[in-house]
Amino acid sequence: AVSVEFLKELPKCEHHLHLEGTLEPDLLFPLAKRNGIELPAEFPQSVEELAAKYSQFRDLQDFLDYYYIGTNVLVKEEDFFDLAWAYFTKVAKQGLVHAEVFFDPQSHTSRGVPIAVVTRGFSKACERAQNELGISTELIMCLLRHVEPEKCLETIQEATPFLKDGTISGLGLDSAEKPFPPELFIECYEAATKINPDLKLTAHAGEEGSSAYVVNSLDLLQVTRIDHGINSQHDEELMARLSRERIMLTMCPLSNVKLQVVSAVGELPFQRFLDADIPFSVNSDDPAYFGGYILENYIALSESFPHWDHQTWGKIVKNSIEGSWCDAKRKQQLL
Ligand code: ES4
Ligand code: ZN
Repeated sequence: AVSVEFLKELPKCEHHLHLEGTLEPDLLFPLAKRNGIELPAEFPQSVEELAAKYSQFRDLQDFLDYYYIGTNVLVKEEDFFDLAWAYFTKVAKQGLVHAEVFFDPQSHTSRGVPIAVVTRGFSKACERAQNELGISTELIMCLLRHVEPEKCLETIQEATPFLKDGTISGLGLDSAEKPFPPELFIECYEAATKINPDLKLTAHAGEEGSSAYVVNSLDLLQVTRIDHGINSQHDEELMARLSRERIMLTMCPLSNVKLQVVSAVGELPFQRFLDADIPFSVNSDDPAYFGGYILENYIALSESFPHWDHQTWGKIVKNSIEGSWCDAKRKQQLL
């Protein structure tokens, strides 16, 4: 296998990172205290207990139940800033050069935190990451698929100023996948695109949902990228299309193991995707919950696919730069 030093030096891009998923237990409890937030009685009450819970989730929903409770401790603009800034400083040391990060405005607006507070806190951290760490960033707002589409349309309206001025440059779709297929959100994607025709589009699909969720996200939501997309492996025609149309899958190996999508990283279809020339990137999803940031995900992958040489890793990194949403000039710098 290649060395950890080699993996660290690679110019890595992250395309699948939920900022709320970077909330470490040792920040969660102090924030709860600072903001006077009472956690539910059944929620772990110490850093140790919470860290123990994070060692395994039954499935996506089991994780989401904890994730949404944790999110409640974020209230003020500085909370959002502190959270994102802690993430950027951590991954700058791991060789991250470009970050396209998700956030869930509805997890906060539903508790009375204005979308402007959330967006400003996160975008100030993005700006500082660019200026002080040389990490280029894109901010992507995700709609929660368990929220009714009409409510999601309201969220898009509330986000209008940030969609217009480019503070938010992408739209995604996350939360519980299977009960909420992509076709429910056609109008939402259309409405957001009307506000800014340059808006970049993605959606979680094919993590627990079938390959049809991937196909429908492409055809009905017009996304240019797929988050996870693992179940694309069961549809040969889709596989050919992903390669032909250069649709990148943003894969998250440690997440898939922690949520028991697979029992080991080696079971994921990375080799099949490589052989089929399907572009993918390697990402951390919710690193505070899943036991690793971007470098740990690269390392886990390298341990599971030890025969990948420098050339194979070079191709993975090149695909992940080319699939990024930064401009051509920045891509040229990264290559
Ligand atoms: C998520 Cl792993 C995953 N899947 C769907 N929605 C999410 N939100 C945060 N992490
Ligand atoms: Zn995700």
